[in-house]
Amino acid sequence: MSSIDLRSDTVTLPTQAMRTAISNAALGDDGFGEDPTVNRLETLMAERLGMEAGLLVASGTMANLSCVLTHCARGDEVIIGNLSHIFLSEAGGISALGGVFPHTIPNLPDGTMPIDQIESAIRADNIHFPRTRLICMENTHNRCGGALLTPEYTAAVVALAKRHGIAVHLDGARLFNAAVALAVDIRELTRGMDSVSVCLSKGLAAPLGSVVCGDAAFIARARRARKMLGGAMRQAGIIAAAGIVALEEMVARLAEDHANAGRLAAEISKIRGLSIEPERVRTNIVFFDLVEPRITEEELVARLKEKGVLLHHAGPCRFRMVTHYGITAANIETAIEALRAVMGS
Ligand code: TLP
Repeated sequence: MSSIDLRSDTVTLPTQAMRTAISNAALGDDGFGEDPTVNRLETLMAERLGMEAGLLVASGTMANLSCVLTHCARGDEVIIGNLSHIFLSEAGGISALGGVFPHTIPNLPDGTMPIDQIESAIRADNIHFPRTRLICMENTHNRCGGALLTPEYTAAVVALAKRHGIAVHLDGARLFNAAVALAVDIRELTRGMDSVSVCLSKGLAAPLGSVVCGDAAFIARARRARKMLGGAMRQAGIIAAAGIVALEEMVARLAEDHANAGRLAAEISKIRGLSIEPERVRTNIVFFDLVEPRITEEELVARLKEKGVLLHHAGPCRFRMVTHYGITAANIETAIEALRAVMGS
């Protein structure tokens, strides 16, 4: 029996169209800017996002790190959510490799950071203080359950940053999920950003790769950061080819993943011993808590696995299920049945 793998949307396998595109891709040395498929993907992503230029990198982590290193010098400060992926789950790279100082602001359950708290975190010009260079946002917000930042909220943060001469980076690993769920043009969500990173390898199902977008001068500098991180690739068209298919064919269907996640959340809310706010589930990420410890956390994971359902143990009594291209509506019903059985509900 093949398992119903809800640990992450990173487990998606490339589609047949991607495999065909990979084998047929026109290639060249991207070190010389001569891989036509890479160039096409970078242009296509920049156009979609309403930005000037793009840069293919190996991963979402490398995308975020390349951007922070491009915006900030050693000792500069970045204002960032305390539940953001960059702060929690990227091995402290911005500090370890960039000497960048994170100033965390609490993320609210809706993924935002309170604007007044961002403003008070901005440092005055004083030799005792690091210089505030950058504000980072995340849309959708992973740890906040795939929460959606609205165009109104991001515009308010951008306006604040501009008033203070600070750059804004958007970790848009799942930005297409946000655009689909909000039913807005994705450019509404990138407007005013100095840099945006988007993953091809999550809900869009490409095997790997992320694209950083910004203005042409920023991307030229980010190219140097990518090189320094060892991420300048050669015939990277084999990655870009799948990325182009991801952009052209895999965006609209994200709505299915959101519907599946909504169904999952609604049913989890009826299971005794599990706690969830189903109305918060707007995209493809479903977090829930084990509140009545009739079984241990480890037993929950192990018994679901016996029933062929995999989930992510995200923290004390906290679990995550992520819907994606490899998960059908029927799989969701099976996962719900398995959860009910394991919880004896
Ligand atoms: N998120 C992954 C990993 O934490 C394993 C997941 O399963 O959700 N930004 C955001 C918002 C992300 O969720 C992730 C990955 C990244 C950046 C980093 O992307 P990768 O894994 O490609 O380096």
